[in-house]
Amino acid sequence: MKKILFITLVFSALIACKQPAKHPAVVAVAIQPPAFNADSAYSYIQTQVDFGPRVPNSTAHEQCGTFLAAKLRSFGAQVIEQRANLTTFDGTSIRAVNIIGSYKPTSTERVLLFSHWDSRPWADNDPNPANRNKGVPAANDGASGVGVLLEMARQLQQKNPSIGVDLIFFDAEDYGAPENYSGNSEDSWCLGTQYWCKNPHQKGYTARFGILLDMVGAPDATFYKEGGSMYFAPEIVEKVWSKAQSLGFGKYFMNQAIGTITDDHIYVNKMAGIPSIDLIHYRNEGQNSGFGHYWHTVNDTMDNIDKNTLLAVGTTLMHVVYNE
Ligand code: AHN
Ligand code: ZN
Repeated sequence: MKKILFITLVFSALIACKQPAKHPAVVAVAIQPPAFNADSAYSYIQTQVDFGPRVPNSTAHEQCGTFLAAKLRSFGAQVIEQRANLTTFDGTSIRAVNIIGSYKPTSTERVLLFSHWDSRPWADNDPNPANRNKGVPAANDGASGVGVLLEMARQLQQKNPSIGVDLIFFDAEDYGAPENYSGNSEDSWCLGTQYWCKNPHQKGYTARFGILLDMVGAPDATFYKEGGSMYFAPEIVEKVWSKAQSLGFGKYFMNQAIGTITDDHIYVNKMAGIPSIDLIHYRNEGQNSGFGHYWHTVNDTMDNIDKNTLLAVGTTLMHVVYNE
């Protein structure tokens, strides 16, 4: 008798399951993305740094640009090298290259992830005046974001997300006028991004949102809710921060706002109209910029890159992208 009752119960349960639910189950199950490998990201940063400072017009810059485009192609992206002759605040003419890698290029629903790949031409924050005319090794300030994005590219090739993805390595971000410059320094930073905003690689290009990775490799990095990101794209800040916190990376993603930072995302917001946020390491250390004591010095080297931070950033962004 008990057995019959049990079988009946199981049957009614099965039938019940077949009925259209009155309240359809809309419990969103998060999609598990491929695992981000921080060792790979680290090695891609090392490779960039090994070229030497990637200062526009230098051999290291040319060689690194060739490497980045080839690497993206090897990971199955459709690649465009957007070349432009740009003029810097001090009148220097530079050969800039924005490197664009696209996945699912025909999808109309897209996300944009970007970093700058150039090195600042002068270590103008260096405590030693003799170093201030040298190029910056730019391990954190440049190579870190690109390294994370290259590892994401490697994973994007393994498993397609449902949305199209564009990775852009912008050039000439860091050619901005020094603090003490007496001439016109307006819009002197982010030259590659400004060029792309005026000349997108595809006519009418747009994306759901954009995420800028800038200085994402420091040990115990802290990412704050930056003012421009909160002004233009608060819902994207929320999306990324809540994902990071649910993955256990809360110690990197602070629930606190800071002021606006002039960076590539500002132009992508204002000129391209794509709601974009800046993931940028910041720490109030009183005496210095807040971007690390080695920022714009010859000490921005691999010593300031930590795989745990790369893992936190890369894993979070993988989860964000694969759940779009
Ligand atoms: C300013 O220094 C005004 N903004 C920081 C933009 C930057 C430079 N990011 C990396 N290097
Ligand atoms: Zn910089």
